[in-house]
Amino acid sequence: MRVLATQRLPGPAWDALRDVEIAPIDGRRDDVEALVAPGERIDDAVLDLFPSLRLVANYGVGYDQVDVAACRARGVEVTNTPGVLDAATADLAFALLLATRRRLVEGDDLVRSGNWGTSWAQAPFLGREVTGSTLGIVGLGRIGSAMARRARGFEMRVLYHQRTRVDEPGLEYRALDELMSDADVVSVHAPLTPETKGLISRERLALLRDGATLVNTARGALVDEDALVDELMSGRISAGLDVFVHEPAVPHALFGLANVVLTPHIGSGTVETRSAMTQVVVDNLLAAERGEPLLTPVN
Ligand code: 8YV
Repeated sequence: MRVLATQRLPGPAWDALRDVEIAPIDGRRDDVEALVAPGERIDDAVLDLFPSLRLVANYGVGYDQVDVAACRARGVEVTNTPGVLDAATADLAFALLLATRRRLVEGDDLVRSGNWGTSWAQAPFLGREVTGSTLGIVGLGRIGSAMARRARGFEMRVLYHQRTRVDEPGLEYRALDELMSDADVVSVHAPLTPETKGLISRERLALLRDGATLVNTARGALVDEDALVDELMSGRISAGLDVFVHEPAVPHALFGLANVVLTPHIGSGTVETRSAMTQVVVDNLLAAERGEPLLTPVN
């Protein structure tokens, strides 16, 4: 089965593919049956270029950039990489939580700039207590649940919001507006769909307590980014952000702000997790080649 990949994926699993070409998507290809194109929008315009396509193997659990309905209409299957990146993504979300609440980046800057001990540094340089504070999780799926487990180790009170309620000790359901106003830290873990786009709206951001923190390792468009920038510029809240609406572009206003920690969409970015994701992609490609059921089809 001829696979077109826009890049080689990391890890040894990749070597199991026999008929793979590394090239950009730049014109019609009648021979390509499977596509691996991290970060690329896959819509009708792209599908038109690949009349023999059978599979889009998405390198990631979120597949909002793939028009699944358009694929389905053409008989093209779509797979993703659920499960293998939950721990890494929750680790990063918790790292952003800690870094933002304890002002890690500001502290690092202070030490490196040689200003530790100057009059500015003697002014109060205080973060916010993490242990015992309240975390609000928006989207209690695999990654949100992994976040909740980490929070328990920090003796946090854990609130959650999602469509279906779970009956688990230590997890308190809240309507989203209540969660926004009751939490010290809100961490977003929902998939991006037409229903969840802009879920964390300007009105909901305004519900956050003074001094609260928003953590987003899911998708930028879940949050009204303009409203978030306004809140951050006011200094009322802080944020740890791994994802943005127009990646790799980041709102310039954020660069000058001390109350935001920024990372470049690295939730799944560990050697181990990216290798495991490659294994899932490759296993799906090999299953498709053999005519066997796909491991992780979406829907
Ligand atoms: C990226 C992610 O897909 O899994 C997801 O949904 O956002 C990430 O794992 C990954 O960076 C590959 O593009």
